[in-house]
Amino acid sequence: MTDHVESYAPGEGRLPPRADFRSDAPRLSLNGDWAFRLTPTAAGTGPDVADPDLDDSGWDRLRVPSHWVLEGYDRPLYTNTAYPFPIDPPHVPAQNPTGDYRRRFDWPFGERAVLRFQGVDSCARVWLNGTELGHSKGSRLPFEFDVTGLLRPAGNVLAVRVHRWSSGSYLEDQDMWWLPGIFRDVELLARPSSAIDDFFVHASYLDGRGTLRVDADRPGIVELPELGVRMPTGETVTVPVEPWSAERPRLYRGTLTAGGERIALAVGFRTVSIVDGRLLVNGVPVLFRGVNRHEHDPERGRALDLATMRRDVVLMKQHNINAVRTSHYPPHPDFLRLCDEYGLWVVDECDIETHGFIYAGWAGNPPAEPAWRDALADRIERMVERDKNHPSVVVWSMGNESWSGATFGELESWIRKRDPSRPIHYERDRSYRHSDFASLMYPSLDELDAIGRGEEPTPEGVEAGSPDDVRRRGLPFLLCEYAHAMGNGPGSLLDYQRILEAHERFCGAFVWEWIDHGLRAPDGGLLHGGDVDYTPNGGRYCLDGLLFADRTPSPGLLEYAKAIEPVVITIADGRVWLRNRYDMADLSHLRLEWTVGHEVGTLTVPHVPARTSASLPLPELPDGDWLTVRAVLAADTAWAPAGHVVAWGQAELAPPRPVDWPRGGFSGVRFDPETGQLVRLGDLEIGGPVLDVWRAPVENDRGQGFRNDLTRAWRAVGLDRVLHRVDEVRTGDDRVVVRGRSGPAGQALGLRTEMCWEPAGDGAVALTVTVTPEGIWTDTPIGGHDVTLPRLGLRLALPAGLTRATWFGRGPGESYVDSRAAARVGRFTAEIDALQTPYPWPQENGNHVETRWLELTGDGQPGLRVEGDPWFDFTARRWTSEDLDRATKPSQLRPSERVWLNVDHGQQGLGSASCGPPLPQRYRLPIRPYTFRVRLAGWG
Ligand code: IPT
Repeated sequence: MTDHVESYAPGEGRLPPRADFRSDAPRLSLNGDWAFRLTPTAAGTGPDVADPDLDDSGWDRLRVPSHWVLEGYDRPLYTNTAYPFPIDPPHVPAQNPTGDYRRRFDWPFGERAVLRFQGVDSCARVWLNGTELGHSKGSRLPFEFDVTGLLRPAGNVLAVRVHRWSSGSYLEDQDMWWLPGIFRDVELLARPSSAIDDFFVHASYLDGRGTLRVDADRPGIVELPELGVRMPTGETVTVPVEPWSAERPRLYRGTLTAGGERIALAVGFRTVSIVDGRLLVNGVPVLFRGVNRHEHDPERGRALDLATMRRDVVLMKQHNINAVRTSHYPPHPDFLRLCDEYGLWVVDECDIETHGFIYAGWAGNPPAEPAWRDALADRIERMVERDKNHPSVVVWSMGNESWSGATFGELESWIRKRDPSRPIHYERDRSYRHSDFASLMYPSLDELDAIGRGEEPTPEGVEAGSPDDVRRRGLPFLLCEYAHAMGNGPGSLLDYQRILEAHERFCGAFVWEWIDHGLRAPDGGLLHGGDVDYTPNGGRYCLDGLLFADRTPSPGLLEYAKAIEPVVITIADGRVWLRNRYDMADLSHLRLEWTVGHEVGTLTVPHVPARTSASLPLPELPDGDWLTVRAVLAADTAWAPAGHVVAWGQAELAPPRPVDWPRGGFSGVRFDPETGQLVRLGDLEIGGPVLDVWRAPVENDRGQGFRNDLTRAWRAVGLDRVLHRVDEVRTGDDRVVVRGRSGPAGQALGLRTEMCWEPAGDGAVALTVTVTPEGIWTDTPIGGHDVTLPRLGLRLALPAGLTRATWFGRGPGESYVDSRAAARVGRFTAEIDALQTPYPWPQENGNHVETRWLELTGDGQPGLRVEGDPWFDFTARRWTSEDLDRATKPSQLRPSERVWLNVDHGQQGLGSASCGPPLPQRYRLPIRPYTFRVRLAGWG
């Protein structure tokens, strides 16, 4: 009864795979409430499940589509690379939670019909009215049964037995939650006799003309009224058309008619080719500015509804993203319809990942074992057949992280024969023999630049100068994952983009990843893998998206939108320069607006063809400090209203004035004679400052545990437990000098400090801080590597009545040295509470680089003004860095009796070392002497 669960067979009894389409033939959705019972082993509720007369009135009710582990049964498990069961292919443990589903329905639509499941995780066996139809594996792919002759007009009973684990699970080791269940639509489709069941739209584009041929399994008529096309299937026509592209997703809607059925067509004409090592669409090079998208919703898991899919597409378009890699499985078919319609280039990836075999030294890896051949081929065929008619799909990806094996050669050959119109991607086989792209994940900036120049080292296992080596260097390069968006970050998005734009070899890159996979906890918070007590466990590694799990854009997404903006606007020499980074479009769909202070005006957009630049003279401008020029949508689009900002640039109009603080005598300033700390500034009660070198580590500070873990080095050295000593407080009329030393417990190393206070007019004080390191700054206890500082600055304790921050500098969102492009220069005001970014794992956040001045104020409360020489970084929050560091959930962060203000000379960058290269040296704070100045004044 359960042999099929552990057999290599991908399925039995299913119809051949075919295109997913909509038609006017009757269709019955079987989504909704099903009778459901979960049992602990593959035997399920026993053989009676199929019996139409079985009384299931005592069973539970479960909505379909859904994952039962998110509906109160059993629990979701998250692993990154490890299998949650022994590597013992094709077997799975006897503990194999099994859900039996039953549903009754009527079918008034005649004899011929097909039963379709769009996705069942991980293995389903199906009976209709007591007759077994067959079984299937391959969770994120559809399967169908011919039910002709089995249906009755009323009282049909469909029974489905779903196993959490099966042999198929070995091919589905993606870094994501394991979420069993019938999680995509179930539907019954009437199939009129002599109707078309499958067809293949071939629609290419060359020099203003589209060539169309629709092949089908039965004769039919193709109609595209807008083009005046009416012809039989199998015939070819060439007509003048507008091409389809992600930038201008021109679709021609029409029909394919046969057997009394009208099938909806959405034809996009486009030709994908690789010429001289460059990826071209419609004859011109394209650059993917992409994201890796998993299907995720905090409540529904991978059972996404149409509105959520549309939300993803709209958010991508609004943030200048032009491409999606469907990591790591074909998405719900509606998602591809939306990509056709809104315009996104798609790398459609197959549901194949065998990552966990890494723990077996790759012994028995399915792509290298003939026994798995059919199962792998089945998945590739189901993907290609289902998605072959989407113009948005421009690349097939055979899967992810499955090492290498001869079967990839067979899969490649099959795809080439079936669909020669699209190139093929596979990253992990370093010979790239079965890939049309060279490809890697997570290179450093230097490595990427070397790749761009064609000077990358020959991969391990490939002989230098061998045919594989030579061929690879001639391939376009696709960066399928980079910029790990875990927690606060990623850094260097702009640095990567500059390299990607600089070399012709690059056809684009996909940030890892689109959305955090946090699941809604019963208390309203979010769960990550580590919140479920199970080993192996991927912990927080599932929280690595540009969107928070509830689809709120993170600062990382805003940074990405800026780094990839389609127009680069620079202002120099009295002109505005526009570099058009669209691959196909000119700028006629945009409007240009300028602002200086509160004054606004418009500029005429010149004709700037794709991938070219132009400039226009600056108009007469009012007096002001900063000019901002924005490119906005001129008209409403499907994804954003007119006025939506797609790009912007800024320039400082007046040369920066040298900092010149007034002098005078101390008045209204009180120091503690023992500590030399400020006690009062006018009416403002103040505590500190003390030297602060600690930040609550961001995820990227932790590296990958075994690699690039700066946090470990910081803690080994003791930067999280620095103690302070005061050696001398020398008070004079015109200066107070405080000398001391700050150092970690148990260590000889430390920082000598001198804080020199001088009056700076109006009861204000100027503080010059000199920091001199002492001792040997290596993480001797654990490795002997040089240590750098997370931050260098001052910490001040201020009254809790301060509620608001107003500053001139970068904003309005948070910024760091390697993630500051999205923050423009201006004057901003925000509530202190709103300055916190609620990362689901508490960590450093809310910094602002390049702050010229800052005022903290509260109603009926004396405030504080800080001025930089010329700049400082600030964070202001109601808890300390130590509180942030200790907390494991945002709900644990409780306001203290103080506002804690950090005024920093600098903070190190963010990087993306949680799955990437180490943070570049230029974004770190090395151990060396530092001097910096700020002015503090009471305010209001
Ligand atoms: C890479 C995986 O392809 C992706 O699914 C995800 O796990 C990512 O890492 C980290 O979040 S594989 C890794 C070995 C580079």
